[in-house]
Amino acid sequence: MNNSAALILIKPDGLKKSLTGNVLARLSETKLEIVAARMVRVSKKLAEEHYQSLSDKPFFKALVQYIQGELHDRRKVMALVYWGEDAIRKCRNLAGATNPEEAEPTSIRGSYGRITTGGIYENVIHVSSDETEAEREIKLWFTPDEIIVDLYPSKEIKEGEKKVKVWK
Ligand code: 3AN
Repeated sequence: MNNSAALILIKPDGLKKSLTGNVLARLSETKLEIVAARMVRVSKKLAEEHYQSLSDKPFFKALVQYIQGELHDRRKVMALVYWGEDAIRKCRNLAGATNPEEAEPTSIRGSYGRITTGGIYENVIHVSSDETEAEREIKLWFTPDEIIVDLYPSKEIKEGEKKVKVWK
């Protein structure tokens, strides 16, 4: 069994179009387990870190604004971690190609995505591209305590009176 975890983000366009239920229903076809979920108000820092590998692209600034919800007046995304056999491959197959016009019509992006007249891909969801990226992204979006399985090594630190878990 090749178990893996994938970070899924339902992006601001997906939330604005009330697609949460549709997206979760499609993803449930994978029979994977949801091991973490939360609504996130995305800071500029988180957005830039999430997309750090695209920082030299001409659309980077627009991408950061998009994931922060500035283009849709919805300043939130829904972040989830799916876990199980071949999670990344299964979720990426359902998501479809990055470019919504090239995505298979029945995929999530093919069904609900669009390219704006300004050239931004509004492709409804993000799915981690591989296991290395998934680990990097999941550690950015979640603390160890927010995930119900032990995905990656963590350690306990003291924060005032409390003990909290952080990534090792
Ligand atoms: P994916 O999300 O399919 O893994 P990435 O990581 O290459 O694709 O791209 C991240 C995001 O950047 C995409 N989801 C899309 O919103 C945006 N993007 C990628 N390529 C382009 C492009 N050529 N023009 C505009 N936006 C793009």
